[in-house]
Amino acid sequence: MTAIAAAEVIVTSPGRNFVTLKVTTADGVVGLGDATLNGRELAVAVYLADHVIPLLIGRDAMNTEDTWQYLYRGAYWRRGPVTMAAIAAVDMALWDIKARYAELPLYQLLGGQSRKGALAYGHASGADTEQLFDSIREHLDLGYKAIRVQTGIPGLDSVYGVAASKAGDGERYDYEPARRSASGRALPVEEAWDTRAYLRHVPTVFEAVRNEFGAELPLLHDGHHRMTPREAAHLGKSLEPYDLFWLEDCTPGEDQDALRYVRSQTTTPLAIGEVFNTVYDFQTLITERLIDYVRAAVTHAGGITHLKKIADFASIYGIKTGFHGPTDVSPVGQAAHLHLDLALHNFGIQEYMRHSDETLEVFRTSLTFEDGLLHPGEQIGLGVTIDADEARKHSYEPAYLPVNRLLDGTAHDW
Ligand code: KDG
Ligand code: MG
Repeated sequence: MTAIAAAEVIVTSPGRNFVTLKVTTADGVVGLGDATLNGRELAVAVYLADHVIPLLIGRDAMNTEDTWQYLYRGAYWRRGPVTMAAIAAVDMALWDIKARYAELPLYQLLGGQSRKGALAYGHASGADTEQLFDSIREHLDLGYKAIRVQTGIPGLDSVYGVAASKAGDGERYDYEPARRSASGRALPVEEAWDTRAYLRHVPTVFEAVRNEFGAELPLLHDGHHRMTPREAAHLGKSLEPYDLFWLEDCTPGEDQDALRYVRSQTTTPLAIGEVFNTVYDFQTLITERLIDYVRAAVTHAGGITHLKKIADFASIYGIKTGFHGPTDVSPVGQAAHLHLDLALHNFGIQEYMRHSDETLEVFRTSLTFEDGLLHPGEQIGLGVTIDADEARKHSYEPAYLPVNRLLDGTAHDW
């Protein structure tokens, strides 16, 4: 038996907040798991420290499946992002440990190498077409072979996915990290939203991008759960001439039935799932083939054990993966994605936003990005270590994701 001797939660904020679980066996082998839930980080940290770590001590670190079931079924209160992020962190750490004992990079335990590397897509954005074109060119120069396109909307000050635009309070920001309002109080920034303006503008932007960059480049777009089924169907139809790789999260995540209507109206490929927590959130979508890509994240969908089940279930229906990989997935979580991406037959694409240098000083990762492809590297385990001294230098800073309101003030999905 390979007993778990200790486990510790590390909260650090090298540019943005991350929660990491560090599990150590009696032999001193260390595994890491990502437990970051953007904007609600400490809920998972406390869940782990108070309710999970006491259960881990003395358990056999090799029993990834039984430990997963024990934490999932044993909680009685199943699912939800806090519980599933906590289970995910334990699961990743135990897979890391297993691969370290085997002295193999993790992908070797998940099926070996099915491809040279994982096709990655990067995030290009611009408040206007000129800025967007510059951003696309920058991404092409960095080697990206697939690009997500997010654009400013005339009449709106700040729009999801558009980097360094003006927030409602006038501060400049990169859109991805949760952030503080200008007053310094940890209150969410509020943004204004107009779906009709968005639906009118987005197809014109894709037309301009296709005219400038040609028909070949795979282009993606994220609707961030803001549309009704009719609005999403309309957008899907109006984007058909521009041959998208996918339209992501077009309708709210809770409503699997919504995609039935969208699917019946448009051939634009559909992807969803970054806010999903279990395979059950995908059940209708997969069995009725309402989507083309599962977008779950290893951090919020129960770790490697459960994400592999989602991917395998999807594979039976010809549905591919496109795991969620913004910078709120830490280098530990991103490494877990990459080991799966390399091994799974039904891999589709991997989202990739490079972490900041500050983050990469805390998390040392063997990940490489070359010629548009990501690779987790050949180090044993996940291939990531955490520098505890560096981590201690960056203390937690409360921050929230923005809140969205329609022009009349009604709260809307962000
Ligand atoms: O924390 C929220 C982000 O993970 C999310 O807004 C990013 O939608 C996202 C994406 O597709 O990367
Ligand atoms: Mg998204």
